[in-house]
Amino acid sequence: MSMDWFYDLPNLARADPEIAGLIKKELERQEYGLQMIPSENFISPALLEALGSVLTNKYAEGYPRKRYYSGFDFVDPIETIAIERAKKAFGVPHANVQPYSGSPANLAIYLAICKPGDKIMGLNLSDGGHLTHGWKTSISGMLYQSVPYHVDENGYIDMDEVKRLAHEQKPKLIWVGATAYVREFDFEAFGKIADEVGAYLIADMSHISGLILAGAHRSPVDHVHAIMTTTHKTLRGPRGAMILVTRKGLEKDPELAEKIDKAVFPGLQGGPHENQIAATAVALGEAMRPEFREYGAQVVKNAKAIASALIGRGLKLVSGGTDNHLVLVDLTPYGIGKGVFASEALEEAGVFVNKNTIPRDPASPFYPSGVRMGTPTLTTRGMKEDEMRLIGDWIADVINEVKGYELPEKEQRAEYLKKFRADIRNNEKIRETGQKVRELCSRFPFYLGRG
Ligand code: DSN
Repeated sequence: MSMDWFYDLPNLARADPEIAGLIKKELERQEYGLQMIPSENFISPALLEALGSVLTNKYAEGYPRKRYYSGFDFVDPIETIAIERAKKAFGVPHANVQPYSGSPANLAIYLAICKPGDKIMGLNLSDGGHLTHGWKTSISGMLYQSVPYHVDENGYIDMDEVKRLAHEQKPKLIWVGATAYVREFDFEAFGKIADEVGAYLIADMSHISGLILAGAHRSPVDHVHAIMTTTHKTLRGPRGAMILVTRKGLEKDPELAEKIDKAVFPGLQGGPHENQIAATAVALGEAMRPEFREYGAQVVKNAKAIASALIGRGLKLVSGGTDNHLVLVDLTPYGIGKGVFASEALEEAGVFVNKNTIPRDPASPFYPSGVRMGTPTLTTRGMKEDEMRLIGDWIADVINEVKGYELPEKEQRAEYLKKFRADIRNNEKIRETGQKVRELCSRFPFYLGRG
């Protein structure tokens, strides 16, 4: 199947060449670079068609068969299919597929379960937790009393601390989930602790929901009351989110599903994005196929291969490795706050990662001491362990070029970073690595050049 229309954008190029030109450039950046931000993925052409469809024109406040507008002969069945596929895929009795994305979905969960001022527990941000799990600059940390838990010195969630804090603080809600955590979650242990203190246990499995569907990570379904997942990470769907209520959740509160639905609409959102919901349905269909199990297993194998390659080159990883789709490089052996140098130098070579805090980071979240990288997109392109070993080596080469840069005091930072950026543009090793990256990407085409 020719994919040329992706590139040519014939109608858009005529109507608005400026935007069309920038989209083409972005497509080339994605295609000819290594996209290793672990919360990203490449969606299939089928999903792109659903997402770019006329469904975006439809206003659809309410839920299937309970709408506030007319014209639902086709949109209601689409949303119903998405709901039924979500229920079947994850084995839950209730699914809401309308959340615009992860942060509003988490807010809807708070709205359904908590009152302002209630205590909540989540993994601390620099230990790998998410902003919406109670961080002070997020509304979750402003409206609720946040009691963060942490990882131990080996990078595993400190379950003794979770238990102690839960018993001391008696939170209303406990989050289990993360954005930068490389180990499997012990959902069973969390479930026991939540039950002991009468808390709601909510899994935020945004990063790992694709791995769970693929059988590459254990499922939280039997141990938590509800689950939030974004749809665009390892699940390989459109940008969006879902909230799932489990049987355990309905046993704790038979009205939980209704409360969640009311919190999403009308509590928090207006009209759902039906084009996004159709693409979610297609993504769930793809994720229930046998090939997706192979995909999930390969994502993890690839992350382990990258981890071994980096360790082999002397880099330090948080927790010393990975059990899932991502690795977190701890750059403190070279000094503090070096994530910015590594991520910008890698970008110059066409390798896209993100600077990230590490547990007990001595630097600020703006200039953290780590970089986070993952394998979902590379695996979608068909890359395997051999390619990961090469990529791990190239990443180590680039980090080696910039590990000596030192972050100066605030006043001198802008000038220093300007000079640093000029240096990496002129660095021969980084330029060579960039050529190798482009050549590798050309051998694993996804949207372009499949003809
Ligand atoms: N910021 C996302 C991530 O990159 O993991 C989560 O919201």
